[in-house]
Amino acid sequence: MRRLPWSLSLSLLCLACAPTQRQTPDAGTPEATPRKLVARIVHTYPHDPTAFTQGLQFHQGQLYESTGEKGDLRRISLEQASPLWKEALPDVFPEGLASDGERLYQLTWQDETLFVWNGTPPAREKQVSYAGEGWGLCYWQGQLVRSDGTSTLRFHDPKDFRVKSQVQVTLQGVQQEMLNELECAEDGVYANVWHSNNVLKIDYATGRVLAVIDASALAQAVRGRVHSYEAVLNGIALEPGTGRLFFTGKLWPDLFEVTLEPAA
Ligand code: DDQ
Ligand code: CA
Repeated sequence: MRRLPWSLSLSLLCLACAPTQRQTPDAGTPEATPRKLVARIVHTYPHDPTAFTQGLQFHQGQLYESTGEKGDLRRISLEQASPLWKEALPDVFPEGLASDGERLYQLTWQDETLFVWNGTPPAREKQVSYAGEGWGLCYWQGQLVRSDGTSTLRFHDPKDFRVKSQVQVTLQGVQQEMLNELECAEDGVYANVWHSNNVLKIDYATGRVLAVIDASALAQAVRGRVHSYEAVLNGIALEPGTGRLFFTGKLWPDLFEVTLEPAA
């Protein structure tokens, strides 16, 4: 039997172990210009101004939040700022939060630990370790999508959190860094850009930015009522069924229902 050249056999090996890179950013046809949208406030709801929001997620008809610093997992409501239920995670810095309809998955910033919650109220079922930072998380078509502060989105298997593929996020060929909280929609993933008032909508397959959403009206609405440099826009949740879209920020006293409209 003829032996394969070393380089070929190595790359065949790697097909089995390394995540697939699903995009060559500078290849193919020129990118379409992303849409410019504006987030307009429809309703304003109370939000705990001590919550360092890292993830916002509907789960089994309820709204959950992951808070960072000395963080927790909490169930919140649109009626009151204080959580209806919470459980602290004392030794880690919690980050993004996702639901597959059955379980909640909660990232940590630099603790390289994913917490998996199950039941009502959620109880910690297991922990899975992973390499690198955890920023945002959402669930789409059987995969957990993770941001880590770079321009890369990784697609994990929920069973063991193994990385199956990854994509670079680009806006007209330029990599978009600092992707933070995520929300998976049918036609793209929303991503907060850390320390900016922009939310990007990103194509799952190519990583291309489909729309740039200006959410500065929300930061304007909380101006004078937030007192930390880290009190930035973060937290996106789409309500299954109704399609209502909610945005908030870290240490913000408000949680907003918004609509997205074409920029003037
Ligand atoms: N990250 O969410 C962007 C991943 C990390 C944010 C860390 C912000 C600094 C922590 C210190 C808190 C001071 C209020
Ligand atoms: Ca979210």
